[in-house]
Amino acid sequence: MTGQGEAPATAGLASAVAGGDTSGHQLILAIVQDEDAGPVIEALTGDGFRATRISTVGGFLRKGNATILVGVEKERLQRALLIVRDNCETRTEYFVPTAPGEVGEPYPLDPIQVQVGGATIFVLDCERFERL
Ligand code: 2BA
Repeated sequence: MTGQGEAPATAGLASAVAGGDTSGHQLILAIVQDEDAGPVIEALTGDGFRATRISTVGGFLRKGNATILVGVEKERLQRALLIVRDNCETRTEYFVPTAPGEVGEPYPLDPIQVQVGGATIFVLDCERFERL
């Protein structure tokens, strides 16, 4: 049996969930270099976007980078991507691979030059978006 006090809470949750259906949204997942993350976030928020920065680490260089999540309406997707692009630079980094040494200690090989960025971007269709 449902108590009198429960009905409004349940109804409220149901309406919030129903109201959260925004199939017109997409999620940008942009992996950027640490140096570019601040300017990207500032430019996005300055243009009315909401964004989240997560500290991440690249699998190859094992160097800190940033993953920026931006939930956007489809009509604003291109604008957000342009902002990310405009605020990310390509940089040259050096990676020093190692080889196993005869007595166990690994020794460094010649550095490898790699071009990092501007940004690695994934755009995902957003099944549901809610702000409760
Ligand atoms: P990292 O994995 O640290 O890679 C840094 C840079 O090293 C890459 O730059 C690329 O130029 C080079 N690199 C990566 N893997 C390599 C490999 N197996 N052999 C030779 N060179 C390699 P970006 O391509 O601009 O990537 C920057 C960062 O974006 C990556 O940092 C990683 O955190 C992320 N990322 C790139 N592609 C990704 C993917 N398909 N899925 C998930 N994350 C990705």
